[in-house]
Amino acid sequence: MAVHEAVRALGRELSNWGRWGAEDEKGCFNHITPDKIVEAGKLIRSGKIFSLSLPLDLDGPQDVRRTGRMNPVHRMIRYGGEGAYGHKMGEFCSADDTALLDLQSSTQWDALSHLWYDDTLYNGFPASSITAHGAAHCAVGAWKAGVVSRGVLLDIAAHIGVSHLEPDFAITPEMLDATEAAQGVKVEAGDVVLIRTGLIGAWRRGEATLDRQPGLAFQCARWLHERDVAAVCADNSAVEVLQQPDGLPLCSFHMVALRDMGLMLGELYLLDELAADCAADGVYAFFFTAAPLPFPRAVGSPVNPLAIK
Ligand code: UVW
Repeated sequence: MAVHEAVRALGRELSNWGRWGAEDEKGCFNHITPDKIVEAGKLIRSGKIFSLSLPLDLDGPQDVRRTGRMNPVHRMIRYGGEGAYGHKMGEFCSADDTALLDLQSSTQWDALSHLWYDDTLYNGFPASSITAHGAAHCAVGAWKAGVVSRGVLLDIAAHIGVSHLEPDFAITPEMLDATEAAQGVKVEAGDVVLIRTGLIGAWRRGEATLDRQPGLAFQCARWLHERDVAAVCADNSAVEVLQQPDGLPLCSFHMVALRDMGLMLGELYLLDELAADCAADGVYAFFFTAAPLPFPRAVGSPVNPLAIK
């Protein structure tokens, strides 16, 4: 299928293919150096911890008819009730559980193998390397040490003065600049940038649907590239606005970010509690960690990201 010329052109301009070697599968996480992690650690001052994950339960954001994904199913397989088995083990009793978990159903990382075009993944790996066994290249566990860096929240909704951005609201690079300036923070190389639209919070309160969503405009890929950010995450389903303006195709930003830049995306983050704290103390940079589950060949992973101040 022909790829939109604007996507192809921006992809060529922002390409990181070969930048960290022909075999690289880490992409923009290469911007996180050991020194960067040491500096990020120094941001822990009060010991306050914010979990940025949705609960993994049936009330999650998936509508299987719309997205093809199921909300997480949690089941007890050993417990203390009538008819349970195995709960009494010698002198003690115990409980076990299991889950049916679509890896893309809740707060998650999109690995670099999650989306591509022209039959080619990030750094030129063939799309045919993704088989029924999983992704041989650019899987979510392709880097072994997890994700640890400085996190920076850009609260676009608060900056604009709304509880949540309207459906189809496209966040422009100029808005990222303006929010940075208003918050008194500067995104630096190796940062993980968290974009707050307010959407997921509004959806949980019954004030918004997920059919049409606000998010980053396509052109924000250049802003993120110029800052050498390590990853970008947001409180919506796709980081980007679902319906890009100017006739751009679905997932235009995904195509350039994942396939050309090697920039991983964190989706369905819960940012409201962190945002309230940042507004209260005026501190929008913090220690951030979001290690994926170690499925060796998965194209994404649920994650419980933590912001620590
Ligand atoms: C797709 O699966 C195409 O997008 P997302 O990463 O938003 O789930």
